[in-house]
Amino acid sequence: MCGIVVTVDGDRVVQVRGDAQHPLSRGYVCPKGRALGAFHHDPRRLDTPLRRDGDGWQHQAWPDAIADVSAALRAIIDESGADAVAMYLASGSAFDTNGRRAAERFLRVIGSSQKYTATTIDTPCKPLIAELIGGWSGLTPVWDHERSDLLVLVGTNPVVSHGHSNAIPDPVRRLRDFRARGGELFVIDPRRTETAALADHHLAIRPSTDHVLLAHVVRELLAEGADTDYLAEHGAGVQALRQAVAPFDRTTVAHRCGIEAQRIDALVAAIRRHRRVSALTGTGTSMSATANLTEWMLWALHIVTGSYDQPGGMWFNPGYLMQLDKREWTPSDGRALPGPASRPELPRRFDEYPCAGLVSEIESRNIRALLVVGGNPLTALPDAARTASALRDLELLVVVDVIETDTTPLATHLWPAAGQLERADVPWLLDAYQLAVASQYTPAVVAPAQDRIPVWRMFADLGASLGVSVLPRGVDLADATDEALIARIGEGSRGGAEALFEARHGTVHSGAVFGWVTDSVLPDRRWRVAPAPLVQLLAEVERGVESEPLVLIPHRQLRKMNSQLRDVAAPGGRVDDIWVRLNPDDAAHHFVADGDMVVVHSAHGSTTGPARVDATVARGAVAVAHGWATPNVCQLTSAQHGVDALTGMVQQSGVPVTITRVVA
Ligand SMILES: Nc1nc2c(c(=O)[nH]1)N[C@H]1C(S)=C(S)[C@@H](COP(=O)(O)OP(=O)(O)OC[C@H]3O[C@@H](n4cnc5c(=O)[nH]c(N)nc54)[C@H](O)[C@@H]3O)O[C@H]1N2
Ligand SMILES: Nc1nc2c(c(=O)[nH]1)N[C@H]1C(S)=C(S)[C@@H](COP(=O)(O)OP(=O)(O)OC[C@H]3O[C@@H](n4cnc5c(=O)[nH]c(N)nc54)[C@H](O)[C@@H]3O)O[C@H]1N2
Ligand SMILES: [Mo]
Repeated sequence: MCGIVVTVDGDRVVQVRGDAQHPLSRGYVCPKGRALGAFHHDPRRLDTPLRRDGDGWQHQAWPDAIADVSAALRAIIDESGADAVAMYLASGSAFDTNGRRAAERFLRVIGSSQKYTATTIDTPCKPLIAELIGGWSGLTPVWDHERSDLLVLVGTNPVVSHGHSNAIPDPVRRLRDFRARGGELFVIDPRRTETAALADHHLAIRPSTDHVLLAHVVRELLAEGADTDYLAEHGAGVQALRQAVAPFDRTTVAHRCGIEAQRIDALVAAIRRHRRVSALTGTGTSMSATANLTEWMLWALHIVTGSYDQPGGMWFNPGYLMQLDKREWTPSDGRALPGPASRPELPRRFDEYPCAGLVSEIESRNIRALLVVGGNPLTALPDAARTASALRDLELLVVVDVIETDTTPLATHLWPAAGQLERADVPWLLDAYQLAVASQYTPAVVAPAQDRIPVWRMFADLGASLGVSVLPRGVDLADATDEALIARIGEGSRGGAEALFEARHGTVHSGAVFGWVTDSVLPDRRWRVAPAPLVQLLAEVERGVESEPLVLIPHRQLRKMNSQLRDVAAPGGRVDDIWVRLNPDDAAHHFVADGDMVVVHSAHGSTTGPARVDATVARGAVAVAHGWATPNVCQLTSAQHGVDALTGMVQQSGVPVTITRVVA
């Protein structure tokens, strides 16, 4: 979603730099973008369809590859039904609009409900809370960066991640500019992060206690500083909210969160002073056992201060292409359907099953074929060892990727996808995450090398071979192109498809827009600030509070994207190192010195890596990035225990661990 300029010499990608004329990223590009050329030419890129043949691989021509997989799918569907075929769609597909849409449609038209996406190992609390409070799961609050003067970042580190559900290009300059024009920045994170280093205030919170802190803030604002007129007109359940947050007094909260009470007072005072607030959460909170409660309190904070759908706080981006503001809404009741057969207790929401159910579905043979589209399950799904053996047992494992990964050795079929530089694209799934109503069409800059083809074509061909139609009506398989499919998406959009194609540096339709959610989404124009399932959950959680001496917390790294690019650098750049980061006091307590090899144990497994004694990590926290084969934090997580009852989210933050030093 940043604009880039790619210089090519024939088929060679010579350079990738920021597009100075891009309206949102303004010439900025992060190390991941600069590494695109190196990634494109990596010798491990997948070039031709491969089929497992004993311990080796056999090359296939595309017609044979399609016929082969199609025959296997046909046999499985005839014998066990379409639900024996599952799909895992993950981050590599989130940035391939045509591929993602075709893959999802393929699964739908063959009649399978076995859809799994990275949402349930990332952030299902966000759509859940949006649905319970606002009536629709797709509401994404976006920072009103032009008007906001108080920004609170909770468990998100945009200087490294460039935002969680907000795309924040050029984060350092943007945050510096924000402060230069009088903006005040709070960062709440157990680690003194790169973003905290730019902030006015850093609250080094104890992991998984964010809901407690925010509940206190809401309580104090309800006493003084709330926008009472706004609440009277647009709030529902305010009294129940008041009751729910009543127990969270200053002394209790300071103690629970491990933050001095005066620092908490400063946050409350800042919100009273600025009156409105923009606050963003990220994976630090969404992956914790208290994710739903934190997200609830975050929404409550905005609503209590009249900061949602109003200037100076947060707006809701309807999307350039999605055009959510033009749809008709019927508020949902927020109830979930049962999970897959082997895990009926897991909630099915947002038209997918939680990833936590995938492994048992394979083990119980409910799933016999799995199509992995742009994902690397071995470093993403919980219970890595168990996941690996389940994947190995599948009759059919088709991995659609651009490069060899931890997962590809387990596949029965490897399908080489056209990469980011080899296809035309336009943002779709993340359309509404941007800081403006904006879009960008990007043409392919080089032709797909070797036998790589776009993912949409794989599924269109596979569908045709099974007798089902995958492409949208009006687009014929014989003459379909990337552009024809994008034109279909752009039809009827703001300015139409032509405007999209003509804007070479991307197009901004408008900045923040206000009011459409209040006018057409909110039931009775009111936010339901105290949904019953959350009130009940808060009471349950607070009855069972235990403080763990040491917990695992997640974090992202600058030069890689999850498991991608961990060993691919931009020219002249470097790659990230992987460390088990722990506070000097905790290190001393466990007799660990900087550089020692340590084993991190949880109740579900263990993993080994080098220790880094790091004073930026709060006591009691062990910070390890995911996306590595060793240490692999997915050895420490569980598909069975600690799975969130409302969303099926796997607990990946705040997992109790112990550390032992490896003795040679
Ligand atoms: N460079 C880079 N960018 C990325 C990615 C990448 O791998 N590399 N991944 C992309 C993806 S898939 C995603 S989902 C986004 C994620 O985007 P972010 O959510 O912004 O991800 P992080 O940078 O890991 O920031 C999470 C922060 O939460 C903190 N934290 C951990 N536990 C807690 C807690 O209990 N409470 C609080 N308050 N904080 C806590 C961590 O210390 C960390 O600083 O990033 C995306 N962008
Ligand atoms: N314990 C623990 N588990 C986690 C996390 C954590 O912090 N801790 N983070 C979670 C989060 S936020 C996420 S999003 C998931 C990520 O889970 P995944 O998305 O499964 O993991 P990635 O490593 O991002 O895998 C993306 C894959 O897409 C491929 N790819 C890249 N470009 C393309 C393309 O153009 N087309 C296709 N078809 N493939 C492409 C890459 O080569 C890579 O193999 O992991 C989650 N799991
Ligand atoms: Mo993610």
